[in-house]
Amino acid sequence: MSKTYYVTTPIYYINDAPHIGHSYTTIAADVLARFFRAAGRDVHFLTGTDEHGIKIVKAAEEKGMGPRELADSIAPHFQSLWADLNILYDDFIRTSEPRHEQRVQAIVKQLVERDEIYLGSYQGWYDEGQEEFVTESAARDNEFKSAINGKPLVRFGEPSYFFRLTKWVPKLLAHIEANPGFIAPSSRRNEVVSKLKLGVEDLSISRLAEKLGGWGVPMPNDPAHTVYVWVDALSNYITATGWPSIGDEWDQKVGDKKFWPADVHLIGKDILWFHAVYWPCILMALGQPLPKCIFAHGWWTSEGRKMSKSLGNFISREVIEKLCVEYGRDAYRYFLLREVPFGADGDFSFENFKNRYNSELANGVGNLLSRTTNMISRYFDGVLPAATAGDMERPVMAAAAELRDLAAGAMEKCDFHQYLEAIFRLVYVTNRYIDDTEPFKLAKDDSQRQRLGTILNTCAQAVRVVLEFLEPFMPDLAGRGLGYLGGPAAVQGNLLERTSWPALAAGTRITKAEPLMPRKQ
Ligand code: ME8
Repeated sequence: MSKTYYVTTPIYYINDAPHIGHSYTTIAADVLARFFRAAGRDVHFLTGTDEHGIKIVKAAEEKGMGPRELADSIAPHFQSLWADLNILYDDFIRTSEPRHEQRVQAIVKQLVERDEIYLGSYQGWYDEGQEEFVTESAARDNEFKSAINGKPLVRFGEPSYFFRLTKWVPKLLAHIEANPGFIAPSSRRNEVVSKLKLGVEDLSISRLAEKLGGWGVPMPNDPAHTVYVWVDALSNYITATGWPSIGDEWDQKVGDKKFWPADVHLIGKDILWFHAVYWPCILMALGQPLPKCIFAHGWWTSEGRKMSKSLGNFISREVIEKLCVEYGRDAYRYFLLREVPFGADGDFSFENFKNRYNSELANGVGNLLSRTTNMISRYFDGVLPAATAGDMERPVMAAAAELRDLAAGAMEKCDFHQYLEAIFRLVYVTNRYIDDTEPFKLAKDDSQRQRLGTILNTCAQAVRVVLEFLEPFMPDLAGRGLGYLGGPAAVQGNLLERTSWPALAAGTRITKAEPLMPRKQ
């Protein structure tokens, strides 16, 4: 049986429509899922929506709707944007689904039985936008406003159930120490460790049900209380795998525990604490294995400033759709993961978008494919000539080998940058090889026929490797491009087998490519 690979995105709040931030994490997850599928792993890719909590109750009230009505109206926007961006998830979980709610209750019941939960009273500050408890000192440091959206914090005091978080912190610290890849990038790991060492308190994990109008998951031991939205939400990563088993159809659907623990939880940096501290401690208290990696990516600004609807620089769903119409959805997918190293903050600018499109896609990959297929159809009637490789071909073959050697390791580390750099090194080296060897001149001399064949064969092999490795990022264009180079089925096997040199057999049918990515003015 092949090795599994389980990747998740955060589940998104349904108080508002999706934007660039949501698309960023989801595209990254899709790229990982497509890569590992192509590499032959048994992949499970989970995304979904976070539908409970005070934030949703209030958003629904403001819109004059009930929370379920709001959830039912917004969740399809996420699903349709994912379809538009060619996201191939395996499961979309909504936290208001019975399969999830019932398993959250089963999880909390186990925690109660294991004496991990006790009744106390919460007095303090709450950030409703983030659904986050804020300590007195952090609240004071930020003038009692949310550090994320600047809105006033809310004071509340009520009886609440607490999870014995403090008990698990030493074990968590030991786990982080023993597993350097557990929290990535490493700068983020250091932040979490420093904050943990300052000390934490037990975690309030319930709110009074009456304050939420009954929306949410009732505490199984005391239905006057509702499970805190973050405990509910974090649990989705394991409830979606069919754990705990509760005797419904989902127990079998994804194969009990086959995919748990997750290989990577992809998240934004603002929600790292929940994922790197609360979630692993809850899992330890349940006796479950921990996810292998929690990767926190950076945030996007737009045209140099924080994104805001009032500033007019918000990259909304409508803006994303416009970019996809003008440049193609593959270009949007590519740009987000190419522009900044995953983990760092990035700035979105229309000018950079166009420049990258023109220089790397139109003039780089697109041009290489047209030159290669054009010459093969002109000089060899569209039949791939044989090659007798020599010293001149070595840099091209070396760049292809380097890409193939580092690809899986780069994807394991979510290092899209390193992976794409290696692709563009191969594109660059091959375009330069054409300039240096000047096949269009050799074509005029019949005695150079064999040499010309070698050069064009080498170019075709290189561009085939480029397209195979670009497929997870640019599935439409790679598919069309491979179509000109004998079609996807011209080479058999998994991704690594398909890219071992030389992939294409002499005699393969090559067709002159239409411009895949025309230059934009
Ligand atoms: O936090 N750039 O949901 P959410 C990059 N429901 N990423 C951004 C961004 C930006 N400008 N703005 C937001 C939640 N994000 C919870 C998650 S998971 C168990 C529960 C990212 O809809 C942000 O970092 O508020 C987060 O990862 C994601 O959008 C979802 O945010």
